[in-house]
Amino acid sequence: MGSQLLSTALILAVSITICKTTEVLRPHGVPLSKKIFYDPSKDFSCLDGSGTIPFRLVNDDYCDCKDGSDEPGTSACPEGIFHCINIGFQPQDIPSSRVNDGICDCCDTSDEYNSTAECKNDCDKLGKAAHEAYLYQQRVFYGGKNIRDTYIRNAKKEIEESQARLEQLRQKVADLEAMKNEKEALKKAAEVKEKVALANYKAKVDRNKRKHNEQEIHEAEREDREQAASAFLDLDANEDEILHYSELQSHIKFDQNGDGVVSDDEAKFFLHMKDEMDLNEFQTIGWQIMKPYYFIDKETTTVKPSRYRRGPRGDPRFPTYDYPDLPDEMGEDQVETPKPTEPAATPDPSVPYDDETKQIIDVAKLAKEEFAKIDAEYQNAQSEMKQIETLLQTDFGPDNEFMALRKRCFEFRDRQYLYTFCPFQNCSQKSSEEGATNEVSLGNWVRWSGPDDDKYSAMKFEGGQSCWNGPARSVQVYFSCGETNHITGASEPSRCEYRYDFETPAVCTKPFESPDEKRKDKHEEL
Ligand code: MAN
Repeated sequence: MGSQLLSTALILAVSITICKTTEVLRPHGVPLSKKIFYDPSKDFSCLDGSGTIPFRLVNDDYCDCKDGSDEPGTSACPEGIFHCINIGFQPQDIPSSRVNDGICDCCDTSDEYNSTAECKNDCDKLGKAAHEAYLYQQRVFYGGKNIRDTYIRNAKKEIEESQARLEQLRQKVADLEAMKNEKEALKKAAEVKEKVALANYKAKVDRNKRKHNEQEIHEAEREDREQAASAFLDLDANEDEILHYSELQSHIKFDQNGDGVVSDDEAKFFLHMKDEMDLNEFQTIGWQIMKPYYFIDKETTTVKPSRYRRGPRGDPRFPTYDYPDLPDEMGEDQVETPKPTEPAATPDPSVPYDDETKQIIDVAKLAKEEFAKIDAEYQNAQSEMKQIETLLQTDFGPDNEFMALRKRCFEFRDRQYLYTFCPFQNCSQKSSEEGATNEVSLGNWVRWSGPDDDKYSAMKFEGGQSCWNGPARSVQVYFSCGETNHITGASEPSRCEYRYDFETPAVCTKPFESPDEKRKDKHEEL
């Protein structure tokens, strides 16, 4: 016990000596913030309240408190924390198990105060490097901040202009709407008129067509009768205007059984088994039977009738072919059968219309064109209005500083993928291989997603392509201050949940803390 006391006194002495290099004396390994708990004039109470010991037992290399707070400067307690002051650089907490373990952990060498390790104090060197890094960060910050200020000014201007344009558009849309309604009414009226005119025209065309068909049938019948009369003349050899069966017998084409002779029966067959027929009866019933035989070209003896032979002029039984023109309701150029119009009242450009219909169609066409023109203007103005409204409703950050990123997209390529980030729009991923086209959506812009006290430090994209057996892909984009806009990293921390890190001037709001300020925050010595 005596020797233990002696060594405790020694260690305490050593500790106090070492801490003399700092401005505030305290036991070894104790941070300034906890100095108050280590008062050499009082007993020491373990910081977790697990016991109270005489102060001389602090840092005696024997663990008394459960939390190791009595041994901050030795490795006696497994839970102990050793605090290096690291003057010239940053203070650091290390597990006290590393104290005097032969390895230099603290840049001020304080963790190896009783070991053979040859530690060199390089806190000044590290401090200098940290300071230079800090100066660089400051340059980045102020450069970024200037750009951010520009973003804010531009956004302000754009918002003002958009608001003014929106006002204009509202007025324009109202005017256009009134004009559109007016033109629509005119169009509807003209269409009704057109529909009626086209229906009338169609009825007229149909009527004409029917008439034309009837005429054709009538003409065919007349032609047939004339053929019959012509044949009658041809066959009536004695010209007594009665066709006797004997007159047929001299025409070999009536030889039906091919024996070279036109027998009585064969001849009578064409006269309904009668001996003779007058012209009228022949035209009505005889000719129909004879016609297929009559034109057979077996005649050598008798002259085959040219198309038709004329009867005596003026005899009504032998009419001429000078047919009168077809009656026509639509004028000369309408003789060709017009195509009937469709029941839907749309004019058929291939149909020639009469003047009145044409005029009605033209009026309707003009009314439709005028309406379409105003309607297109109205739609355009409305869609521009919608775009501006969306712009003005979007949360572009507290000073609209993110508006500058709204129409831009950024890419980041790693070994496997090419990642895309279009702020306020979407994110995607595709294979990094040359020529790869298959783009996978990683999500669409949903909201700002930073912590409550720093909402604009992150952005969330959701609803991307579904993962096989997993969630829809999503991305969280983390912003940090930088002089340019670029993705600094893209990763997939958990399957189909991606993380982008993005530097942008838009978040250069707070200067980086200097190493000195960092120490002040921790209530540490400089
Ligand atoms: C693709 C990529 C990956 C993702 C898998 C999930 O390969 O989108 O990022 O992890 O699909 O199956």
